[in-house]
Amino acid sequence: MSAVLERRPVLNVDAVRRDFPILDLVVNGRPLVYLDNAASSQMPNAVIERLVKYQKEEHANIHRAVHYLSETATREFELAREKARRFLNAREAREIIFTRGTTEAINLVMHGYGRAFLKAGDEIILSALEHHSNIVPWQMLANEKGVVLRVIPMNDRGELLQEEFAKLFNRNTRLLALTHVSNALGTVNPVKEMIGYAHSHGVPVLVDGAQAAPHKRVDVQDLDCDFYAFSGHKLCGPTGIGVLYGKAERLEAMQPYQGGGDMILSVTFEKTDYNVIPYKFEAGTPAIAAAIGLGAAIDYLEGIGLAGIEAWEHELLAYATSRMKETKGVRIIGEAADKSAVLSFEIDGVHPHDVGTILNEEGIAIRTGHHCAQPVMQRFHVPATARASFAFYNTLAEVDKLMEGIVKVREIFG
Ligand code: 7TS
Repeated sequence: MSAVLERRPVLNVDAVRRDFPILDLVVNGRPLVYLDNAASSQMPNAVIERLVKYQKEEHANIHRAVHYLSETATREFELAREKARRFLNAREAREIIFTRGTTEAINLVMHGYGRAFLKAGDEIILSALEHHSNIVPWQMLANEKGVVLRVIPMNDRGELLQEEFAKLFNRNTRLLALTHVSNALGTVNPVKEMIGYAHSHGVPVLVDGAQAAPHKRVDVQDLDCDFYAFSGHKLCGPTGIGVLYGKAERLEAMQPYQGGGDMILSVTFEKTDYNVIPYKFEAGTPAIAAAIGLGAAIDYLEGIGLAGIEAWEHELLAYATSRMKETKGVRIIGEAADKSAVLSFEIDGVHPHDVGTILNEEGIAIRTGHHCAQPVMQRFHVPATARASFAFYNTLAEVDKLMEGIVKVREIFG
């Protein structure tokens, strides 16, 4: 089966792989098989070279000086913002705020919206699928303000229970904070419908898009979400950069999260007038190189095409799922009808950490642990899982290597 599919892929994987120098690495004497893309994806030459060009020819601080380099860096930084706007189909570039990543984006909303406007007794709806970064900030708010957190439960396949979701809304509901795709199980949530439902109750919605934006076309106007967050490093871009999209009217009403340079119009010791959005939320010198690198990563992904990426990753997932199902002693955790290319699994009688260690000896990189989603682990009564997560540069032959590695694990543990 793998040979047949490999001959007619929906994108040219061999050509794509040549764009990623790290994929030529030999690890423990074996060619690297990188299946930890949900944690962080790899960087193509186009992005690496863009970063080098910036450092060699364009670097200066932005938004302040009239000299050539500062103007160049400012222009390229703002061009990256425009690329992010287009990538999400946001209405305006000022709706794109650069952050350190998804985590900082969510914290920004917690401070700017949650701390500013919520009071004791107000309620926030989260889901049982959330990454810690979309739980802990809201818990901090709950502890500080007496805000109440309500959690949408899921079934044994890892799908959110829509009837239970609907029941959680009441007069005190102030926010729905929901992941688009689960990093631990791969579940794709029906966010558009859920956003529509929340809005019918007048409740704004924050979507954690960390695991969605790299794998499928996202259109924030079509979703009609109030906020959308993602990270550059999961999208073939650099670490230290991410995006918070917010509807302009929401951002304008919000409090800045951090104070400092660049986020002000005027300062006296009595009073500060804040800058307009997005600058109001970008205090201090930002990650200029990383933002420009993210712009290059967006160009690269769009050059390949999100539709082809999604289709190929879907083939990888379907093939890996069927191979795992026919392997004795292996149990898949998370079997939602709509899934992204994340495969969490358990091997009978073997701790996930040992699975990861033995696979690493074969040059295969997966993640083991709780994936920063401990409530998901608790729901499935496991301390941890092994997780293979695919990107568009992975091959069916790599899935075969993963399965050979799993057979080896079973042999070692008898
Ligand atoms: N939200 C989701 C759904 C995530 O998967 C992650 C990171 C984050 C938020 C946080 O992103 P950051 O870039 O701000 O750290 N997820 C993972 C993972 O699955 N393995 O390592 C990091």
